[in-house]
Amino acid sequence: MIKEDKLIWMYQTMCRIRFFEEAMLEQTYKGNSMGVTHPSDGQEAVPTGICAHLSNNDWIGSTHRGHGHCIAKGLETDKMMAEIMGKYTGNCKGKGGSMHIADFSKGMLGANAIVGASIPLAVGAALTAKYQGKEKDSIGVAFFGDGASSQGVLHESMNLASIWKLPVIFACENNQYAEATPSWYAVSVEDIADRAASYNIPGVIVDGMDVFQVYEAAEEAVKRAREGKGPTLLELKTYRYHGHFHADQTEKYRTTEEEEEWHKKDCIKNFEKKVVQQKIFTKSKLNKLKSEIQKEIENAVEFGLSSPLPPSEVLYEDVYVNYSNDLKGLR
Ligand SMILES: Cc1ncc(C[n+]2csc(CCOP(=O)(O)OP(=O)(O)O)c2C)c(N)n1
Ligand SMILES: [Mg+2]
Repeated sequence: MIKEDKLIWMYQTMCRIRFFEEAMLEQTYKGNSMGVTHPSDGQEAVPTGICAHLSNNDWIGSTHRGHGHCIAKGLETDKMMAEIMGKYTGNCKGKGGSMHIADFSKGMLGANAIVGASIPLAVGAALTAKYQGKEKDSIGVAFFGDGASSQGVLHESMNLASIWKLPVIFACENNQYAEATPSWYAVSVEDIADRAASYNIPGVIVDGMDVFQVYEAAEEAVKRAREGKGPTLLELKTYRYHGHFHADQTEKYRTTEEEEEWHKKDCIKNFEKKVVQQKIFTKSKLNKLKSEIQKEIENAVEFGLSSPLPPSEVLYEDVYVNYSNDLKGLR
């Protein structure tokens, strides 16, 4: 039984991601985003159900489609929107943009433009935790896609994490496509979870559109990691509602029938149906929560639009690590 405040957090987080992505896309179409954006709407249940078990001491590695991971890990939506708009008030002073949002204070190692690069970062964080005897309080989670699941680095990382029993979760978001290439064509197995067997670790297939199932599967994997029993591969079957990036034309490689089928499994609508049917929350309670989040996102857009660009004097700041200052807390 999930506690009421956790359920509220889960609902708010899924709505926060959905509304953020919709507003972010609108701003991108208006020319207000600094560069390419990759929306994650449709996939909200995945980061929500997993990050529900994490604290700021746990580390996540993310992808080019990273906004949902950032939000579920607790990053503020106003700073994120500003970052995407290239503004000085953003998480990385507007110099990172959509694919480089990071916040070490929240255990967020960074969105990442390199497909598969989240994986060794999360394994490195897990190795650090194990080395320091902190795995009960600090684990690593690597989010990556079905496309990334065929990158060599995943296989090297799963092997190493298995033999060293590292506290890490490999969270594969199988959203059915890598750009325009369907996973049924490009991936050698029907279920990516099957790849775990080669590394002697559990591989679990999860309905990534159902936040309750994600929550349950993640609970088990997190417990295993914190107890020193090693890694788990979760394959979360999901779908991105929009194209690969903001200007992608999905009609070139997928059908509207397929899109409609996935929309029927919508994680927010199904959450609402379940909790209302089970009389956990009323519709009006959910509407109130939803409109609060909608307001928050409107404010985030306003904050981003009204923030200044970084001044030219800071152009060369944050380019190289200052070992005496920047790495202090990490030793
Ligand atoms: C190492 C590397 N190869 C190729 C690319 C170009 N690229 C960017 S996203 C992407 C598809 C990734 O697909 P998947 O891992 O399924 O993630 P999704 O976009 O579906 O979330 C590719 C090939 C890249 N950024 N990095
Ligand atoms: Mg994919």
